[in-house]
Amino acid sequence: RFVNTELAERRNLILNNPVPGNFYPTVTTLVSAYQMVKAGEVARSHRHTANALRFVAQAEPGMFTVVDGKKIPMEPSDVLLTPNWAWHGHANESKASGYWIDFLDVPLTHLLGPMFFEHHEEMVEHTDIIAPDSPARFAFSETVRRLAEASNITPGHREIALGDPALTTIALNVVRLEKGASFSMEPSTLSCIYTVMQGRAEATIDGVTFNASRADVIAAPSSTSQLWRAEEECYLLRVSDEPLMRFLGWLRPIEGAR
Ligand code: 1HN
Repeated sequence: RFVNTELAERRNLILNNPVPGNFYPTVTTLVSAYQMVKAGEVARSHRHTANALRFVAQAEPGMFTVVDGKKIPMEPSDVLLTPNWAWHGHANESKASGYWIDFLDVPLTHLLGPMFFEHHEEMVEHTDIIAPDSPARFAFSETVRRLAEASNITPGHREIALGDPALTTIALNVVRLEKGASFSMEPSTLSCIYTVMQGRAEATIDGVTFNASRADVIAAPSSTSQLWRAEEECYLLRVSDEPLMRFLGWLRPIEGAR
């Protein structure tokens, strides 16, 4: 409450992974952050080369993200994209604070160098166009519907991709687990970050178990083993650098990891 959006570009809590020597990333190529925009506030429009997406944790009607001049409603559990160089700002026209989780490939962009950034000349792009059906929005109701129609991969485990891929460097997968069901990912070169979209689950990353509920963030860096077990029916969002690793020909299992 002390730092408003006039003082800071974004009210962000960056999820810096506390491994020795790490200043910023959550996993090697990706960063995640919690963001809050208060009732009546705007987070000014800008664009950057880093690709971004958001998972909406809490929002009341009137919470919008403005992408390339269109107001996109932010409803709880929606996933919204802002690709490389797309204008984006956030406008909270509701009566409650809006909260979401940002995921960006900023660590990759920093490493490679082409980090460009511009402010929009308007504070937040003015528009009356409301675009709930924007290709930049994956409404949660639609994700739930698609999963209901998908078939099981293993008993109680279904999975779909949002986008093909969602962003040039980032793949989004939604996993639905029935109560008691589990799913695992073998150690590989992928960098992954998970959040719980709905329900409760237990995540075991390299043998360490965490309880995770809605809007918690679990980092699963490359070479870790990942096992999820649902304590109740749950939906998990996996954000990964799979398209990047595939393009480079570097997606491979890592044998002998824990
Ligand atoms: C950014 O532009 C946003 O636009 C959120 O909401 C988080 C973290 C690092 C760099 C840029 C946003 C960000 C960010």
